[in-house]
Amino acid sequence: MAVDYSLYLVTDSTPAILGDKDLVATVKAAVEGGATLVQYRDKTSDTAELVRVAKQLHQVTKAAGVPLLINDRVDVALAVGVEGVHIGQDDVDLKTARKLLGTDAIIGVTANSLEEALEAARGGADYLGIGTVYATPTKENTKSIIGTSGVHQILSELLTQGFPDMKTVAIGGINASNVQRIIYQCGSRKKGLDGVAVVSAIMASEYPKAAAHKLQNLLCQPPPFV
Ligand code: TZP
Ligand code: MG
Repeated sequence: MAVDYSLYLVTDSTPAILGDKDLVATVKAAVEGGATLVQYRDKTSDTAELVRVAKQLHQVTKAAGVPLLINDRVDVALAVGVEGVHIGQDDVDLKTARKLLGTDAIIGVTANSLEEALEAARGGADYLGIGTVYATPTKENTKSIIGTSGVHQILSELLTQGFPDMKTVAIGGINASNVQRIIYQCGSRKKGLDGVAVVSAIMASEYPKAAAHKLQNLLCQPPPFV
């Protein structure tokens, strides 16, 4: 299945970001607005709650034809039958995740550095979440802020080190005011990003459908400064 990575929504259920909005309704609005892929990221709920919410989210994403991935938790992904997982460097390793989920699953890996990106690419990740691009209150204990130049370097090396088709999204501090710059500055003529992953730009918005729509429009247009 060809996956559209262009506007990747990563959820956050904390009141600081979601406010008093409903999580499932917010995700529904975001996919209606143009989010093409959703990751359910919830670091605090217990397993039963994760499964309960993931089932509801999956109904919404399935109806919209958008894949749903689960952050960190292969067991939850298996229990709900979603399309895949996103794992970080401190989670289950890629090989184990692939063995448990199978070849059809979408498995994404966070890459903070070139070494992590190459290791994940060699290990058969379907996509890389590259960042943190810019410092963000959404995830304060990030290992490193790599900026657009760091993302650019990783994309170039993937190309020259034998992974020209690796799917990539950038994450961290991306919003409507910088998304075009990020796409432009991170890429090269030969290899650009496949998309951007955002949390607060959509989840914290009072109008998540409009926020997703605006981002998707910006992604489709050439930046004005080129
Ligand atoms: N991984 C690296 S930065 C980040 C994650 C999950 C949070 C990004 O949040 P925001 O609100 O889009 O800056
Ligand atoms: Mg993780």
